[in-house]
Amino acid sequence: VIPDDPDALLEAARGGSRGALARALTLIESGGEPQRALARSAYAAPAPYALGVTGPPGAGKSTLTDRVVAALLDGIAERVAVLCVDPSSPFTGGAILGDRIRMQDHATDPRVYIRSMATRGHLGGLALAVPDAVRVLGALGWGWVIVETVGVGQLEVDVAATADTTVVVTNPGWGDSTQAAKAGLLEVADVFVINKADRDGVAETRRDLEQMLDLSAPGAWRAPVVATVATTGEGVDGLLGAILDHRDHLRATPSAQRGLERARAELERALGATLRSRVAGLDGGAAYDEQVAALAEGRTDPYRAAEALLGPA
Ligand SMILES: Nc1nc2c(ncn2[C@@H]2O[C@H](COP(=O)(O)OP(=O)(O)O)[C@@H](O)[C@H]2O)c(=O)[nH]1
Ligand SMILES: [Mg+2]
Repeated sequence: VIPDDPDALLEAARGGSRGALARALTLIESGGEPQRALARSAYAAPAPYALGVTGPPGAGKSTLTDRVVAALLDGIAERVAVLCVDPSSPFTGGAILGDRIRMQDHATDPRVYIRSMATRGHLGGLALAVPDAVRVLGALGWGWVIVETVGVGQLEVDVAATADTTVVVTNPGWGDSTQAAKAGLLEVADVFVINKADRDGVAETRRDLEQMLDLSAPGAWRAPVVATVATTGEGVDGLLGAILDHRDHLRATPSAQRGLERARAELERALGATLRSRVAGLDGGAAYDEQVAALAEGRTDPYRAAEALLGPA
């Protein structure tokens, strides 16, 4: 039997119950008081090492993640969890045969936990659920958590902000994508991967990436560019090396600025969620619905509506 009480749930998950772990993450996705209770416990424990993997659909993120999981388990991590926020991820079941067979290897491995994340429709959505899920996994002893997301939307930027290291996966021919898409990925990348390096155009893509890196604001860390063939595993050692170098860089340059930025993002998420839940609870939700209707009918403006719900700013 899987308990409902957050503490009992975490206890059961800590004891190795996959059912309890799955239920805890479902509660995190669902929002509300159970989510907050779980998150409160989770944030009391140390954070895991969070590795973001992002890039366009089909770039090979899942195939590569699978390789990185195996490489991490080979002497670096005792356990690795993977959260897939990519709706097209093979991990969610839409797999081509090869991916499914490989994932089955991991599926029976007690050192690996793979889970796709959904919003369950609550306000705040994945931008809230993913960072909390990462912390829940960390509190349960998953020392490494990989988060796979697609593209360059706000979610990716939010997830990248909570990741310790963000890997951006591109392919040969990346130079053809729009400047805006490239700039968005450039902004979040700690490591660049040119995956599908078995195809033509690797040198051009590398040149293009290096040029963009030359032009971007100089920082203490310049994202290395690594070429991989995820399907064969070629270059994965180099990718792991780049990830660990970035981890070492973070450790060697503890930054108050980085700590403050992360803390501010965490507080903003919690503030948003707390305000939303407070407002949703007023009058059993009727007050909120009334303000939405008033706004739609032009009887109020958004600022007056917010103050009607929360009091003056
Ligand atoms: N030729 C080639 N195909 C690859 C490589 N990596 C992945 N693929 C294939 O590209 C497709 C998409 O891979 P997937 O990992 O699902 O991409 P994702 O959408 O980014 O997660 C699959 O058919 C993979 O087998 C690679 O390095 N070379
Ligand atoms: Mg995928």
